[in-house]
Amino acid sequence: MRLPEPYRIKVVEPIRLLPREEREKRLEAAGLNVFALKAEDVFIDLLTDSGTNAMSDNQWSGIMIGDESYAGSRSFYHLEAAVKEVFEYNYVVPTHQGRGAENTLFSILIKPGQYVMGNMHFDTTEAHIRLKKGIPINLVVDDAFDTSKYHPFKGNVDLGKLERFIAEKKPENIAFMLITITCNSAGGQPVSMENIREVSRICRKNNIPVYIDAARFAENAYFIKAREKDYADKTIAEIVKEMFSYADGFTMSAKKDALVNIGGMIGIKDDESLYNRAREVNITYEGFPTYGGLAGRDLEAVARGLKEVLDVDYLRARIGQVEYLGKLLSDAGIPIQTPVGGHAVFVDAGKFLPHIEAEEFPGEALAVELYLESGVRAVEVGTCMMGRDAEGKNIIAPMELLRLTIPRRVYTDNHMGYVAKSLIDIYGKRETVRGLKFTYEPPILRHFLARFERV
Ligand code: P71
Repeated sequence: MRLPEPYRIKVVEPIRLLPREEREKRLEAAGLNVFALKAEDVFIDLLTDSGTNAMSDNQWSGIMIGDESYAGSRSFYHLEAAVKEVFEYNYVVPTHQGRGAENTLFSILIKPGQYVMGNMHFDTTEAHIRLKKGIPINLVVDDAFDTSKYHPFKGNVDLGKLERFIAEKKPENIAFMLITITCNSAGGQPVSMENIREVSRICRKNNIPVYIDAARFAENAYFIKAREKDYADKTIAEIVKEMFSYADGFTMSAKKDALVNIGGMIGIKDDESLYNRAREVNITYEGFPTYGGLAGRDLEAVARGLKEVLDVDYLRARIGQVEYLGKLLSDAGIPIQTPVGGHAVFVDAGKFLPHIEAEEFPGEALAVELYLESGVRAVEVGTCMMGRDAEGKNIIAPMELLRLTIPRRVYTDNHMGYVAKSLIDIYGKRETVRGLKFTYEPPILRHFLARFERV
């Protein structure tokens, strides 16, 4: 039996389910794009787990004693102490969110034309690499792209691909390696300790620095404990320290595993001159080094969240809930990325709607249908999100996915049951679902502002 969540609910926020005719009207007005809906017209919001967390009483009390001093805020020193304790890193540079950290760190590390290797970079990461004239390279294992195949660590770097890439391109043309844990783009899939260790060994042998995209570091540690030989008896805190011992630094969107609503940071293990550069660059974009675009209260909440998230009972309940939703769906025959990831169930919309071709966006079509059916908002991760190549052709995604992203500590299993039932009902009449075409297509990041009609 799954143990229930190790917390109880002290504050609630009402949500409402609009009648179907109303949902139809609102979605029409939104140009059939769920990003354009008002949040209050959504019943259960599974758009993202980013910044949608419920904070604890401990974090909320930290909010009240945040130190709002411009320079030298006490809350900054609390954050610094938390980073030393959790990651055993000496230095931290706060930023307003993850992409702020990417912008600052990448401006220092990337020389134009250099490659940035990774398992699978997240969208904003890839965008920041390109903005610094770097070339993003994804070296994830091929099994990541086969949704029906079980692999305990689908976020792993393919070590053969890594060694061949370094040999071919030469270390001096590679800025650094970035391991994203868990690997969001592959479906919230974890990276094993063995893989992190080996990637680090190969990169160090070639003098290539190793960084971690730490957005979901604790969820990754939980998977290592649950699935990797020799780690079952280690604490999450011990596993986190070992993971980060293999890297030189990290970027982090605190909006995920720091259990807050806004925030980010750069962590640096021991390179003092890199720390000084990062502080300097950060000032222009994010702010003075002891606040980095955040209020003192935000720093305080992040400091507390970083420690709270190491609770194995919390992680078991959290990932257990994602697995619960995944099981309800797969028991009903719905194709999903297997095994489920740490923060979301990824429905294989390509297989769910085989009659809709990639360029008619099966993931978007399913998101539209799910909102109409149930008021649930999910997000496409597929060809619509990919955009177009230099010749103007659609870049066909390796998988057409619909991401059901579960905010931390926000919804109950009953909410999950409702989401599953709604999708199962759609599955029963899946051949009636129609593909989409643009009535308006923005030139970049089109999925956010696009408008559609049915084919
Ligand atoms: C997610 C997000 C948030 C998001 C971003 C862009 C479009 C839609 C939703 C953000 C991540 C992430 C990883 C691994 C860096 C960022 C950027 N994820 N790395 O999954 O997942 O962090 O949003 O704090 O700037 O919904 P940031």
